[in-house]
Amino acid sequence: MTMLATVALASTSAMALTVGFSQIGSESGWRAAETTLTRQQAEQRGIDLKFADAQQKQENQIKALRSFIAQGVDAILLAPVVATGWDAVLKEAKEAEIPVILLDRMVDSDKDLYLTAVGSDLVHEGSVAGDWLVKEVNGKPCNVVELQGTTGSSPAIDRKKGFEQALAGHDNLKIIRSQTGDFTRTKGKEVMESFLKAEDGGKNICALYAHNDDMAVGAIQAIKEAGLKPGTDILVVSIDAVPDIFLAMAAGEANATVELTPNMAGPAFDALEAFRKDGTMPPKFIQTESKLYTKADDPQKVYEEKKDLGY
Ligand code: GYE
Repeated sequence: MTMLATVALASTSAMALTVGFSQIGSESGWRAAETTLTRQQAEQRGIDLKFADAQQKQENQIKALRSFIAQGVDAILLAPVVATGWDAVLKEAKEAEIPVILLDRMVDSDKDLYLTAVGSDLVHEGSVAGDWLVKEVNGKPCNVVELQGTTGSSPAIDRKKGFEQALAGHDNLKIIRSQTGDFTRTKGKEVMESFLKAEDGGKNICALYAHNDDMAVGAIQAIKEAGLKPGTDILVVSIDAVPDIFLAMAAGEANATVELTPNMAGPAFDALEAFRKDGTMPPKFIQTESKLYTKADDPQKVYEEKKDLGY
C-alpha cells in the first residue's frame, strides 16, 4: 500500500464513524435495553449514532435506511421488524458501498447484501423452552397455549419452529391455541384473556409458552385476574430473561426463561471497526448465547444483577 493510501486509511479510521441505526421501536423491555446499550457502545467508541425509531413499521425502517444512504453514513445497523421485503433498499446500500449489520432478527435477502448479522439461534431458543416444558411435565398430559411474536418476524417464525421440534414425539403435550401478542405486554394480556375465556376459564390450560417475557408478564396478569395461579395452575415459559420475569419467578408466578443478550451492538461495532481498519470480513452470523434460567437460579439475585442494565 502506498504511503499516501496508508495515511488516508489511517486518517479515515481515526475520523469519528457515523452510523445510522434503524431500530424497530420500544415494544418490549428487551428492545429498550438493546437501544440503551447501543447508544452506550457508540458513545464509548466515539461513534456518531443517528437513531431512527420505526414504531414497529417496516416502511419507516426503509425510509430511515434511504435517509442514512442519502446522508452518506459510514455504516447502518438494522433490527428488521419482519424477515421479508428488504432486497431493494439493501441493494441501494450496497451500491452506495455502505455496510449494513443486522441486529437480533434476520432477513430472507441474500447474505451478500449485509456485512454480518448479530443474534441468537432463534430456533434453538424455542427448543430450549420446549425441552424444559417436556421435562417439567414429565409425561403428564399438558395443553399448551402459545403467544407468538410479531407476525412475519424471524423470532416468531423460528421460536415457534424450535418449540414444536422439542415437543415432537411427546404426544402428552399439545399446542391447543397459538396467536400473536406482537411482543408486547398489553397484547400478551389481551390474547391470554381470550385463551382463558375459550378454554373453560383456563381449567383446560396447563402451560403458556410466550415468545418473549413481556407477553408472558402481560399474560400472568390475565391468569391472576381469572383467579388462577400462574406458575402452578398454568406453567409459564418464555424468552429474553428481562428483569421483570425474574421478579415473577421469585414470586412463583413464572417458571423458566431463555436469555437473549441485549448487547448486540458490541459484537457489531467490533466487526465494523475491524472491517474498516483493514478489510477484515466478519462471519455472516455472529451468534450470541442462549442460557436457560429457572427458579433454581435464585431469581431475586438475577433481578438485582439485571435491573440497572437499561431495560
Ligand atoms: O425477543 C423481543 C423483541 O427480535 C429477538 O424482539 C428480538 C425480540 C425479543 O421485541 O423482546
